[in-house]
Amino acid sequence: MIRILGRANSINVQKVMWTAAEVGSEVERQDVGGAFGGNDTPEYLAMNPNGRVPVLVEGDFVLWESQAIVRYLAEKSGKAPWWAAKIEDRAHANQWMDFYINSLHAHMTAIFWGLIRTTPEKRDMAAIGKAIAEASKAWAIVDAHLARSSFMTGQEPSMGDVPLGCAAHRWHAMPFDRPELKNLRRWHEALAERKPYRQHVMLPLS
Ligand SMILES: N[C@@H](CCC(=O)N[C@@H](CS)C(=O)NCC(=O)O)C(=O)O
Repeated sequence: MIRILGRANSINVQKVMWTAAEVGSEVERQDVGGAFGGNDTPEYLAMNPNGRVPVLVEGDFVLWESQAIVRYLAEKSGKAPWWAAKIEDRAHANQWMDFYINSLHAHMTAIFWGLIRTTPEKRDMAAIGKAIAEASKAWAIVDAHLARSSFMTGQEPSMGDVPLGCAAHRWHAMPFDRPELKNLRRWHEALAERKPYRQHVMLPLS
């Protein structure tokens, strides 16, 4: 049995839980981090010196970094389309996973912390506005790609949809004026038809 250590409202835990459900990996999740704590103990730090969630534990195999875990679960299952049969398709999935980390994650985190985890009187609206403008540029690139493709790497979802898909829920659920990106919205609605996405990603924001 695979154990995933991490709280359900963490976007990085959501990537892993959604992938596990899609590829049919049996996993048991344990609340760690945030209000639950437990990620600063010597035992936890021995597994993940970064003190972050999620961590995957499978016997004596330990893995941290959510996107490494997503790739591990997809490859271990060998299930297409999540782990694509063609190396070129997997390369494109990796490309979009990296794009999320390098071009969106910091801006999405600034918006999320600003609007969801900061009280209104303490919000830095200028910083939030700047992050929304930067994130909008990156989402416009995703939108343009989705004008030509149903999902990030083709006609079916793959691991390339996972990080962006988790962030897309937050993008559409947070209270601010978004630019209209119709392909992005259509793709998000298609993801929302999937039970694993609804179950693990479309959670109330907290
Ligand atoms: N690059 C890491 C980042 C992990 C990370 O920052 N996790 C956050 C939650 S989203 C965390 O552990 N925060 C501290 C906590 O939950 O106590 C990954 O992708 O796994």
